[in-house]
Amino acid sequence: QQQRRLKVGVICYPSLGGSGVVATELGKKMADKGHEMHYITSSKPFRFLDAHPNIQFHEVKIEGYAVFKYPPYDIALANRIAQVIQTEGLDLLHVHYAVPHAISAVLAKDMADSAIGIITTLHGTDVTILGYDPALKNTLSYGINKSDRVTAVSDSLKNETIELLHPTTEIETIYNFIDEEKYFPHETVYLREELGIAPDEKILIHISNFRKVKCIPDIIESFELIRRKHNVKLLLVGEGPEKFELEQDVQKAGLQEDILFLGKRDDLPELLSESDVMLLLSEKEAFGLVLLEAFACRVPAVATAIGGIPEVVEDGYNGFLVELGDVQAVAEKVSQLLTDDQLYKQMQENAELTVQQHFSSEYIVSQYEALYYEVAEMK
Ligand code: GMT
Repeated sequence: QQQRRLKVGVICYPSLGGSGVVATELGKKMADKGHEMHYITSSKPFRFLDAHPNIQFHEVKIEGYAVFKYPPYDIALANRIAQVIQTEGLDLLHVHYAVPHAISAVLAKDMADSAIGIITTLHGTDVTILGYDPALKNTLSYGINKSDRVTAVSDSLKNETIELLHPTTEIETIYNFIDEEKYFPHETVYLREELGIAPDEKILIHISNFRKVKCIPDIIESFELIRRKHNVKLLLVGEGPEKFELEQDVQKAGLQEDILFLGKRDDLPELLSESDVMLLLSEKEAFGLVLLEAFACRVPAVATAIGGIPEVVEDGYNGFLVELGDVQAVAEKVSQLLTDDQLYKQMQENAELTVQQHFSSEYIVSQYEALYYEVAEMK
């Protein structure tokens, strides 16, 4: 029996972060399955590169009136969600980030006088940072408790949320997934020349939004130890608040020839395919989507054993786990990967297997789809 086509309202941050990637890739996969996806956001999510007949975008606009010190975006969002619930006859709302999006969704539901179900997906910083802020903690709990179903991107995030907020709504883990059509080993003959990297040099890569939680100084410190023994370059890919200062530090240390800041790039699969090891040394990380992206391109990782990372990186199998701040251990593990060819090849295989066995789009999207049907039935 064919299941009915659902109309889903999606609320997310249309930004380069992992949550934006997951929200838009999930929407595309659902749209491919025939569901009607309605994105309600301030601007078009960045991965809406190709128009899809089953995807619509409803813009949230807010004027900057002089009386507002802070334009009330969350209220304007609720207003728009309520309109779309009514005009499009939505079956459910899928909200990425509890604060402020779940709050706006709850308000919209009430405004529209609707029985629509709300799924909230927690991505990390909404709990691991906002959850400790007394100005927002109760609101966060409210958003979670008023959601019909709540998912977290890792068991670690689920457990931290339960410990911190004691929510009344049950939380289930649905892991992030990879877009296999984009992330696979690519041929990249031109890249080394473009970046000025010799064929015999090894490449380490870090991709992030350059926030403090990513601990990029630890990556640079580890790299300084690694380059004493190896002919190696470090690629730092992305943009964010810490980048300017880091660039200055690298200049001061005279490392600008070996540490390359590449900014935001569209060719991540190509950059990853040319790299040997992914470094992710964050102090907080609910999942670490870049790890999956690296694995899909057959790149093992050295990463900190914090948050949800150990649910993706299995120490000694598809990479290595280190303690936060242990730059010596990072250098040793990377060294091992760069010198033990047999171990490296095995880890490449295992990295690819990890993605296929646990984080394939088909497997994860079907979990969300089952949840969508359950919530749509509640209405
Ligand atoms: O890591 C970030 O700073 C971006 C943030 C986001 O909002 O996209 O990422 C969070 O969600 C991602 C997708 O679920 C996870 O892969 C990241 O681990 C998580 N970041 C943190 O927990 C710090």
